Amino acid sequence: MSSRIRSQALKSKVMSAQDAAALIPAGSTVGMSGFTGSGYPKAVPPELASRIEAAHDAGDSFRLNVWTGASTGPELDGALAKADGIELRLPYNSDPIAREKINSGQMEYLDMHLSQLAPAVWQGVLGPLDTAVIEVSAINADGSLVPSSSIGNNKTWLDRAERVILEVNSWQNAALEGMHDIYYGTALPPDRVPIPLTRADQLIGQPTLRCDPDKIVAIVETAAPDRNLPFAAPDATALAIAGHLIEFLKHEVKVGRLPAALLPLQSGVGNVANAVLAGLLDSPFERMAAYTEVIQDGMLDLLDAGKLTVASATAFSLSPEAAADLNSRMEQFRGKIILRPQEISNHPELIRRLGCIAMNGLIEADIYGNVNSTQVMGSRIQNGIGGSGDFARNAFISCFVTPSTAKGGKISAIVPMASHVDHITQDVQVIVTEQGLADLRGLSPKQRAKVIIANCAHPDYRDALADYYARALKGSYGLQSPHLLDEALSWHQRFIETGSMKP
Ligand code: 0RQ
Repeated sequence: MSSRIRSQALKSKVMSAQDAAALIPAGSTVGMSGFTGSGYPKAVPPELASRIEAAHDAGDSFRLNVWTGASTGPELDGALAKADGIELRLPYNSDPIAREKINSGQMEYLDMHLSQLAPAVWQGVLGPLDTAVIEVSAINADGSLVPSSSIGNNKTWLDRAERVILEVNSWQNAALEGMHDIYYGTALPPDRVPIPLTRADQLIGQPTLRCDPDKIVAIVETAAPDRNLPFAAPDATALAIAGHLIEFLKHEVKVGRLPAALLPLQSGVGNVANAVLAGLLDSPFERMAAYTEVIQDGMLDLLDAGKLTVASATAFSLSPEAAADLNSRMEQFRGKIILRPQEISNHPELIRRLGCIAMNGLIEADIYGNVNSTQVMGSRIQNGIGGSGDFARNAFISCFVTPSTAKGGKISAIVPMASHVDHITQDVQVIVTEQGLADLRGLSPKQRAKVIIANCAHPDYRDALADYYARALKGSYGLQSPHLLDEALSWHQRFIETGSMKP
């Protein structure tokens, strides 16, 4: 038995993943650990999927409600979705098999602001939580749990679940111990008190998770690696976006609207976000801080270079190479990396207080600056809103970054009217494409439209957008945000019918 289980009393609960999976009742709600490809349980979910498949083969129904931190890995979302084992999934998914099941109507999906899930569970609006399946990197002699490479909603799942299954993963670096900060002071109104965090590098909680030992029904030992996707090397488009954004930040420092060290950075997932971080390596900014959701490759490089003093997040989201590198020298990052529950990493109160600079991706933006982050052609889910809403609404400056076209130029990221809105125009202050940057602060909708079309739209679509806007100025019902309603979504309809938004 691994030295990671240091509690004598709990050693008797060790069993196989198959036996542990057998303890989860059909039709129940399971709260799993995991945030991006980090810290999700890797042994029990595939056994659960096998059990579900066997039940379906025998003609029995077997589906679960699955709650997590955010996206997870293929052994969890992929396996359970493939087995048709998920009735309702929340709060975020990026697994391609689960995405297909959602878009074909075979799985219900509740796409939530990531900071709001734990409070909603405490309120009881989502119903009871039957089982928590949580990956940890060790169990201490006193029964406290050393978290692994993500925290997500683990604190809430452990507190709220009727029964707990732990996966103790010895692949996770033992040096992770002490890099977590679990704050136990949250409460629902009217008992809510201010969260005492005023700097990104501050510790306000304890390094371990607590769990009533009587609720622990199984402990499974694993040594399976986290699985994140590799990042593509930044292409010319990503580099151009990063360049425009960094020029903007330099300008903000120059005119005195941002301090020389900037303000705590939040960066979304994806290649463009990673390219922005890479661009910051060569920037003049020093002693920056990150208060964000996920720590990507680019943030480790910034920490290594001494450009970043601290990265506070809820999870690692590293390429396999960067994860291996981090694992080989975790000790060097002690004090520089802090993982917190996602209700703290994404807390609106803290994002507003710290004054974060938010940088997130988008699917499409309309000429007035409304942003769709989630639904292709207004109806097919890509991933989910994730933490982008937590940050965009509350940031000091809320930036959105995107290539100006998608699908080989057949889709314009700038459209007359967004086919779905996740971030209203008031929450969108800067839009950046490889074409340029639109600083929308202080602009009315009509002023915004001119800047977005001129600075952000791809040349293939710019004239058509300008033409739409000019005609809308003449034919619109009102002139606050001029639209031609019979034409506003025609670009999307054309894509659905012809495979291209181009006329
Ligand atoms: O799909 O790979 O099948 O071609 O979306 O697009 O350009 O690689 O960009 O990786 O930055 O993702 C908005 C999806 C952008 C992401 C989104 C298709 C495109 C491709 C990826 P393919 P790119 P990115 C904190 C913040 C919401 C959550 C969030 C996202 C795929 O940033 O999920 O911000 N954001 N969380 O082809 C059709 C369009 C499209 C399009 C892109 N207009 N039409 N397809 N795509 N634009 C992180 C967390 O919360 C964990």
